[in-house]
Amino acid sequence: MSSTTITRREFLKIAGASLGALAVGQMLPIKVAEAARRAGMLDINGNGYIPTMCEMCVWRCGVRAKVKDGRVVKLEGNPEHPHSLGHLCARGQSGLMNTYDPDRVLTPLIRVGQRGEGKFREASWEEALDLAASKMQEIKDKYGPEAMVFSSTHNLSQVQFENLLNAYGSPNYGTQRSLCFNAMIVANQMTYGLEEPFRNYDGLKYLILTGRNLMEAISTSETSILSHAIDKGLKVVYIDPRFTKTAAKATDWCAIRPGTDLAFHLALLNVIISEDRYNHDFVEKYTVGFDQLAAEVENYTPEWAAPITDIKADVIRRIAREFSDAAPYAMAHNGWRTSNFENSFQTQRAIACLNALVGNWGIHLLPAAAEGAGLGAPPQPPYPRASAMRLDGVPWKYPLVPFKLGVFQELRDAIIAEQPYKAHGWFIARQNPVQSLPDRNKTLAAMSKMDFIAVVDIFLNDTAWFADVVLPEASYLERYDPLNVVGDLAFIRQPVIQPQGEAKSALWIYKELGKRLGLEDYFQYIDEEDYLRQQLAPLGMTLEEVRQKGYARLSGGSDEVEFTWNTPSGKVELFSGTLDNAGFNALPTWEEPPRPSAGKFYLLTGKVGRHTQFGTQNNQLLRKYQDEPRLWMNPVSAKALGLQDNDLVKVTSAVGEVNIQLWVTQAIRSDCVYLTPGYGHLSKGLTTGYGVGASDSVLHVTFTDPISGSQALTQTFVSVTAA
Ligand SMILES: Nc1nc2c(c(=O)[nH]1)N[C@H]1C(S)=C(S)[C@@H](COP(=O)(O)OP(=O)(O)OC[C@H]3O[C@@H](n4cnc5c(=O)[nH]c(N)nc54)[C@H](O)[C@@H]3O)O[C@H]1N2
Ligand SMILES: Nc1nc2c(c(=O)[nH]1)N[C@H]1C(S)=C(S)[C@@H](COP(=O)(O)OP(=O)(O)OC[C@H]3O[C@@H](n4cnc5c(=O)[nH]c(N)nc54)[C@H](O)[C@@H]3O)O[C@H]1N2
Ligand code: SF4
Ligand SMILES: [Mo]
Repeated sequence: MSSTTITRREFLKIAGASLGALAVGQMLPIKVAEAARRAGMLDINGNGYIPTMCEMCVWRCGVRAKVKDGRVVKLEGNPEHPHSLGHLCARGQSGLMNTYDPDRVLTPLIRVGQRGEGKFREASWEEALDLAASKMQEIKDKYGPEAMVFSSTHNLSQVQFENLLNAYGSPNYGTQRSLCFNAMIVANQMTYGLEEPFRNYDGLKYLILTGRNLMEAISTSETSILSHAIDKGLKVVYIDPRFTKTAAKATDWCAIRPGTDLAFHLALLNVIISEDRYNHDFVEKYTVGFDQLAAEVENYTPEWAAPITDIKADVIRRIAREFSDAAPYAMAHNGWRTSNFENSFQTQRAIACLNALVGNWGIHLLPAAAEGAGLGAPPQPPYPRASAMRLDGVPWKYPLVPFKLGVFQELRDAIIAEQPYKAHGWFIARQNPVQSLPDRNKTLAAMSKMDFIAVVDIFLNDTAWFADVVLPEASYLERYDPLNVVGDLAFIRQPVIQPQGEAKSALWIYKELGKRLGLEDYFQYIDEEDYLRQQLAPLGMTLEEVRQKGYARLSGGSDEVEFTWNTPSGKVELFSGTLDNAGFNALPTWEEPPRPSAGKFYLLTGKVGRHTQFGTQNNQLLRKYQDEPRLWMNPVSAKALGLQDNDLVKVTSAVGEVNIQLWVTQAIRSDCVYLTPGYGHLSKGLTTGYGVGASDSVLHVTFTDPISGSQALTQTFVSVTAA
């Protein structure tokens, strides 16, 4: 036996010898340990590293799990992974606590009390899956497959979730996209014919960030690249009504009036065109609609924008000049969530046009690599045709929203209205719509209409709390998922901890449910490992090789940047014929968004560095370092209302009210208040997170951008009084 190989028996012997050395933690799964041992990643005593991927947020950084005596003791960033570049953020580093959270659901649960009472009994997988399948089959037989709603947020096994919903035949699919970045996606599609360009910071000199709080709303690689670029002199203009950690790092912080980002960008376009600061060569060769755009922005001067945005005209003019002087080493970042106002789509369009005018394409904005290219997949028969229309009005009401993704908040409202037809069941995976959709009471009302609700999660999240069946997934450190492609590398998520209790991978759950629904032909993989082998087959790579290195290399695409775009004209569309044909403004055009009446505030939401959405507040490590969330308010406003720091206040919107403590701070405009999202949990199954703070989703009124289908959260206005 060579020094880098180990038999199963020997490993168990070593592992057994160290049992008891550690108070907590499971032994490494044997196949993973053996592969790491053969790769020289793990020594004879079970010490070393195993590659896998983080899932504490959707960014999926590469992880090297540090192993001591055969058990994982720490998570570190994988230097070979382009998303982590050797680092994990605080959430990533707290991942072991996600797996070992005492509130994990480790056995399937079936509701016994009233919905929302939180009374469940433990059940076998057999019983829970049989029950879920029989209810889903009953709904399909009685009302048609469209009566079953499916919803899930972006994750690696989503491809099999979608397989299940397509095979079942329902058109009703709710994703996080309309709650998140549909405005950016649809604007990029209309302008460049792609969803989101890749952003290259090499040599970048000037960056405009519109509400993109990269220092707190983290994407580890982009956040760290931005930090380094700032250290090297990158100028950053940061636009946010709130002084965030990104504002603290910026050259300019513009405390813009919410909802007026479009006016600001229109004024930049005005200066760049009227002062002849655009890239003639790029515009002539690669764009259509310049003359129409120039005519449209003629009157949008900095002097026009100043009273609208509260940013001085000379500041706007200076930023336009600095931006165009730095071009093509400049970038107007198109943000991510940006679902702030109903006009956010047009803001995104203006940003896309701005980058094109100064010719940043091909240098700092590049086409993104195709996802999954080169990987295999299990064979499957064609899907049945979904005969019914979508509940949410895509495409008849929202012609430009990608059909597959839909408008989730509208789907929820259609469930309540029972129009155009009635939905009877809801299958939810890796998502917490009770918290993530605006207007929580409405979401609860939609759930109460359901004959049957099943939830796949690792905790009793707020949505699982209202479920009839809870199907517990193994945590991301305990399971396999389909491979994740980043550039020309396909990374593996592999179990570094044995699944605890009865928890199972989503790949297993969907296949087993599919089988019980008579859909087994759509799930032609024996188990998770077989699934991965089928993905790897066209690459001629074995699972063993990928386990050892943590990734497989796909056939590389060309490094040449193409100067054609997937739009009807093949060019960058400053004027969009597609928008025009659909009856929308073909050019970014100013329309005044609503403003709060006297005495009311814009309600701002926004991420914090230590938490992911609504899913990590129960993590004991992250909770330990998190202050109680409070309502931010400017001292001028607090004084006018006779309120003081730490006062308990009542926040009231058109749809709800919450009580929360006040934080009086200069870090926010006087016409805004801000509440950290993710608190105010309803589920008592979250024993660490329950009872902390308040939920801003209770307050949010549902507004939807008619073009992109994005929700518009900052359009909610609230009043604040002493509680
Ligand atoms: N730590 C952490 N990182 C994350 C996440 C997380 O949950 N936690 N989530 C990830 C996800 S899913 C996403 S989509 C991204 C989101 O990343 P970002 O797009 O940066 O989103 P947010 O933090 O939601 O909002 C950013 C800022 O928008 C400001 N804002 C509100 N209204 C307006 C307005 O009208 N105009 C302007 N200019 N600004 C406004 C808010 O004050 C807030 O500071 O973050 C990702 N990264
Ligand atoms: N008020 C307000 N609303 C918002 C936002 C905001 O900033 N403020 N942000 C919006 C944005 S940008 C987004 S992307 C959406 C996000 O909306 P959601 O996707 O609904 O929110 P998350 O909290 O990310 O939900 C993830 C769920 O996955 C569970 N989970 C964690 N790990 C696993 C796992 O391994 N397996 C399974 N099966 N489940 C797991 C968590 O327990 C959690 O319940 O919310 C949107 N809504
Ligand atoms: S950004 Fe943080 S939480 Fe998200 S995948 Fe990376 S390390 Fe994990
Ligand atoms: Mo998001």
